[in-house]
Amino acid sequence: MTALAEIYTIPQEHLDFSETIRQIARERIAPRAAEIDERAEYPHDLRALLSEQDILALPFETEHGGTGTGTLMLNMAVEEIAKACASTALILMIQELGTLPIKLFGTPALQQRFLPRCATGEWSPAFALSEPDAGSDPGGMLTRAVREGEEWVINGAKNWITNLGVADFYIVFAVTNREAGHSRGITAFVVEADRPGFSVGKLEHKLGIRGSPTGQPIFEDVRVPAENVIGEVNAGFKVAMATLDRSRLGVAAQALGIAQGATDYASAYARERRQFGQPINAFQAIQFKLADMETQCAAGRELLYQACAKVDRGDPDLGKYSAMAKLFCSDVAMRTTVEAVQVLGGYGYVKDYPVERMLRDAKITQIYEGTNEIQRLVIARTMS
Ligand code: COS
Repeated sequence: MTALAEIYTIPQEHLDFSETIRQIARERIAPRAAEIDERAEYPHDLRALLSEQDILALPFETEHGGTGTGTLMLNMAVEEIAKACASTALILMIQELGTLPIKLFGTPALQQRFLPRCATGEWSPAFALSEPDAGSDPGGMLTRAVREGEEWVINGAKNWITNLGVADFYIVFAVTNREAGHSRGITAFVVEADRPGFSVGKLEHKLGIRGSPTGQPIFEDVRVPAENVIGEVNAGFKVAMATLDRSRLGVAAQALGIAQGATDYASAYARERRQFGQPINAFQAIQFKLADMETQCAAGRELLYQACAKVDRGDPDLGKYSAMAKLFCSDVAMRTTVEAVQVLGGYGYVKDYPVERMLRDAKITQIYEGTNEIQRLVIARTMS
């Protein structure tokens, strides 16, 4: 059993920084959220804001120009931003997802080349694992890389890639030894967006998270030097899995932010909205909904913080806990946003109010960085 002292503690500086981010989110991000969604616009201005405020430095160690404040602080920040705008929270999440492979497995030279310029927010990455026919089963990917002298030549197409067209570099997983068998002969590479042969393919029109471009990067005879290999040749599947074990907490935090944002909005609305001569929060039908929403958010937060502490300590069961946090918080996000729309009634269903956007944004958290069915698989495997 875990001793009580080992669960987690939140340093005062984390709480203070989180409060600062909450204010920034409320004053500068929330007012932009509806138009970002409406226009499906990548918010360059808000990325600049996150960078100025040192928020994009949160995923990085001090030696790489980061804050060195760890996973818990990072995900407290993701939650605060997602309360206001889930698309903007994804800017911070991807800053972690697309750099974790280099942080965990890259050579010091690779780390120095890429991490400091991501910590300032100058560069933004993308994580290119999924393909049109390899989503839940990335071990079945078709993208391939062949060694020619001191270079690798990459061919293939990826799918569902966040930051398509915005990213300065892509972490690309490719088969380098087909004979090794499913998920074994895969290698991770850094591919800069200005390499000849790289192109931006189809961009998706999405239900939610519309302020973040998603789509298909294409690699046609793209040449990268051997120094761009991340970790060992043919050990790329483990690079992907170890990354997702940590980055899934970003999805959990984003989902929790959406859930708490919807709960707070519905609660404030229910105080003001009057029917039958009284505010609707005087009715038990509404009180019970709000109480359940608040309780689910609180439960999700405990699991998320516990999982973040496990990542920061390097506990052996961190992957199980990040899968549980992602699974639980994303389901909470769906349930609470559906209920928030119900509390607002007809007003919840129209774009003059933010809860319908929150409902649309919530859905992807049950799907990306591993569907919730995959999370259950990851959790169940640890139990046998
Ligand atoms: N950390 C490190 N290594 C891991 C690992 C982890 N969390 N999980 C698996 N591995 C290793 C295994 O130990 C095995 O190593 P060996 O080759 O030395 O035996 C290798 O990776 C293959 O593992 P396994 O056989 O379990 O792979 P599967 O193809 O069965 O895949 C799941 C397992 C389903 C967990 C994996 O495919 C997965 O996570 N799918 C979802 C992918 C995803 O999240 N996609 C979203 C797109 S990214 S935004």
